[in-house]
Amino acid sequence: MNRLTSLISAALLLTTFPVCADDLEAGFRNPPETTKPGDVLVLRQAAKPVEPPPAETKEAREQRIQWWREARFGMFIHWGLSAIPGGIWNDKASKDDYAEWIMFDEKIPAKEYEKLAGKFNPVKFDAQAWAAIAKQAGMKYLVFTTKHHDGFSMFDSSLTPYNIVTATPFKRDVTRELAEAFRAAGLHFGCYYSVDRDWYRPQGPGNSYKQANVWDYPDSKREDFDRYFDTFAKPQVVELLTKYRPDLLWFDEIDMKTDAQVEELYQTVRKLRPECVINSRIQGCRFPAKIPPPHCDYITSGDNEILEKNIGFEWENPGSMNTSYGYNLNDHNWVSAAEIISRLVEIVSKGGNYLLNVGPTPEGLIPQPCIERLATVGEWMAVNGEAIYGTSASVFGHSTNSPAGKWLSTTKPGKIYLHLFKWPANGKFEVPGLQSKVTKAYLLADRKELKVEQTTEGVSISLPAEAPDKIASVICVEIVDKVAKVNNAGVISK
Ligand code: H79
Repeated sequence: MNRLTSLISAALLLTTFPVCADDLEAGFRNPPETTKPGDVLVLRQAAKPVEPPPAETKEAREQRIQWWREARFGMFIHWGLSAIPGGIWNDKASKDDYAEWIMFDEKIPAKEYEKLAGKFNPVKFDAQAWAAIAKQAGMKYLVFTTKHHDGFSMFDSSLTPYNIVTATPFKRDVTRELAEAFRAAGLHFGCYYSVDRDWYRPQGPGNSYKQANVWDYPDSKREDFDRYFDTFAKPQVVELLTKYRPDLLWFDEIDMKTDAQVEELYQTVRKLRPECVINSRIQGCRFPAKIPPPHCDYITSGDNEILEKNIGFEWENPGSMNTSYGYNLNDHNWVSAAEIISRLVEIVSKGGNYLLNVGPTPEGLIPQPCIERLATVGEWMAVNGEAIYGTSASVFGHSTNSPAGKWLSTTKPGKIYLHLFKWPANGKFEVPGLQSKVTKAYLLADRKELKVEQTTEGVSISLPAEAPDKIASVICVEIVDKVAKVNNAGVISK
């Protein structure tokens, strides 16, 4: 028994807390010299039941989520071992577009899949370069996959050697590098963590469950999930909270956790890092029956799902730039920069945030099609960001169309922003039903005052012949009221 094993055994005796979720990790566990003895303390701490923190006031919540609400646009990064196959296994393209699902789709045995760790060497990885791309695009926060469903830890975890520092030739803690680089660039840092799926470790109610690893673990029981939750997933969340101090924890889920487990996880986050924002998939992938939901700060809509309308509560859409989230060699289904801008404006006009994904290559590069699109989005944001950051949902209901063509709106106290995706041929834009007195109107592109005619029917704004932006030109209308008075809110529909 080496020194570390004795320390672990001592911790076990003290806490009756197993160290690793599964014997399969033994290969990686021995010899775990890179694990420092102090790390065992993390396990012991995690084993103690968490005392619930005092209930939070409404004001405290508002303050906590303020940065997130103002941010409106974030970068999602899906990166892990699945980037190496990039959607291709045994020279065959996987039938699924989600390249990060290859282990599940191709029923790859854990012993086979784990060999990818030995090949993960992204020598071109540069956290500062990624942060610069996000910042230049106008993004204000990052959510990084610290553990996706394949079970590999992209951070320096003392709970398993199956992590980027211990199991790969790269040996660098990319989560730490990203946290530091994005924060240095002025962005917030968030961690994606998949509690409810882990194909590397036995989990879930066995083969009755469709999205569990039943090829390796056909007899896995509900108790296995409970054990994995207690001994691995929750302690790993504790590690993330204490080591990287994320501003946001982004859970992804399929209803594996019991209500008690959700509560425990929630209280753990609140206790260890009260300011951390939590998304709704801590509890369920479906739209919550009750708003506000009890265990989160905002609603995550379905992957690439834009909600029908403003729900009067914070929400966010996780969107992909092609179909896959993880790097996929065969997925060339890129959406255009114009479509990204359109989605961003539509989401923000309905009171939401857009968390737009990139899936970097196994060498550590953000794919060129993403870089190009984000650069275009960044140019648009540099001119029109004022109509995105810190804005609220449209005062015109969920209008997107009028005789003049597609337009959307966002608002701030005393200001209405009109995003015109089609430039009116008659040189006039009619703002329907606006009753608040307009003091001036101008395009964000040049800020030159535009002629405004106001009647009881609404407001007519005279525009120059040419649209300043070929994707969407934004007019700012300044009004005397803090909150615009509109007599047809919600009337104009899609
Ligand atoms: O991380 C990304 C996805 O991998 C993850 N959420 C985003 C942010 C995700 N986990 N579960 N799901 C999405 C939904 C599951 C979809 C499925 Fe399928 C439909 C699983 C099986 C059928 C798509 C098609 C994935 C595999 C085949």
